[in-house]
Amino acid sequence: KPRARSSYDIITLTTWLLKQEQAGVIDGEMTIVLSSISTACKQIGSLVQRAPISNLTGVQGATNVQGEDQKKLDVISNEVFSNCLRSSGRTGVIASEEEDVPVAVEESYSGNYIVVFDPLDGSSNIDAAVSTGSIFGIYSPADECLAGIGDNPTLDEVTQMCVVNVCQPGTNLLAAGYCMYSSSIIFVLTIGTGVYVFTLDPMYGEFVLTQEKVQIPKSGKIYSFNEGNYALWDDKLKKYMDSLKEPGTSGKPYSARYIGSLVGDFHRTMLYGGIYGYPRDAKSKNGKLRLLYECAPMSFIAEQAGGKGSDGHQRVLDIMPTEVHQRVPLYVGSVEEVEKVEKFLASD
Ligand code: P6P
Repeated sequence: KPRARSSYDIITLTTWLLKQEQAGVIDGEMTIVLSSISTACKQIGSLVQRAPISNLTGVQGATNVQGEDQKKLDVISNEVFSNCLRSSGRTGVIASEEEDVPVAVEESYSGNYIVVFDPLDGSSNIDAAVSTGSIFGIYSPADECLAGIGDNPTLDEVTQMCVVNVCQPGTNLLAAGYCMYSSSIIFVLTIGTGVYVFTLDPMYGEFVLTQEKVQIPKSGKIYSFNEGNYALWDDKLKKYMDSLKEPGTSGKPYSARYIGSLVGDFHRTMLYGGIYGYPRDAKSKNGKLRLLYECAPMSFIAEQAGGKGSDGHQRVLDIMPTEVHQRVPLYVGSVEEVEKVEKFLASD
């Protein structure tokens, strides 16, 4: 709910984090990590908003581990995010959509958090100035992260084991959030006590608290899927999709909204209700979105806002990762809407 306040009773992200630290909800190390992430997002927001002016649209000319053409801003955003996290001195390992393997951070002074992120999700939209976003998850530093590692492991094996053993979304995901670069620059965060929304005030470059304890409506007649994949979906999903187009008792079918940026489609779903989905299909057996730094953070946020995040059959946060860039199908949003698609997928 929008926060009623006098015009000068402003709570910035910085003061909000300090309050959570004073209340013992997070420790000082986490405060520093989240603050460094917000700094990265401000820098990326500025780069994105001026992309056409500073010749930062278009492709870098390389592909990432996902086999996707990297945009110039994919690479730059990854550097901005990594540098901010390194200089925070509180992260032990970082894993990025844009990096082949997780990277152990030598400069870590303490805290040793594992931070996973997609530095610029939806970057194919940059050249058309459509919303994009950065998504992040912070997993607890855990000693058992090397459980099962062989003799004389390579650094890559160590960091891969670290991420896979520690990043158990349902238990070790301590904080998750995203920054959406749109008509406003919106920083959304949960540390496990509900979902908080901060809007960047460009007048003085601070994220200002504008919504607290967001609640996703229990249902919503907006669905957000790429129906261009319809022919590739299995029959049960087709039946679900067809059912949304029937007027039903309300006399009105669902509305389709899809901008091709997970952050933008999710943020609208969280505030207005409805469902965002990226199903598996005949070509992509596990769907397209990555568990650790897209599906798990978004599912954690959805649950904290009273919604649901599922792979169609189980809670995303219950999925045990096996590798850093693994993909899972994602259905996320209003409880009733996610449960509706789960019923169709479970039907015989
Ligand atoms: P498609 C962007 O590449 C992304 O990862 C998400 O942000 C977005 O929701 C989805 O993929 C769009 O994929 O196949 O519909 O273009």
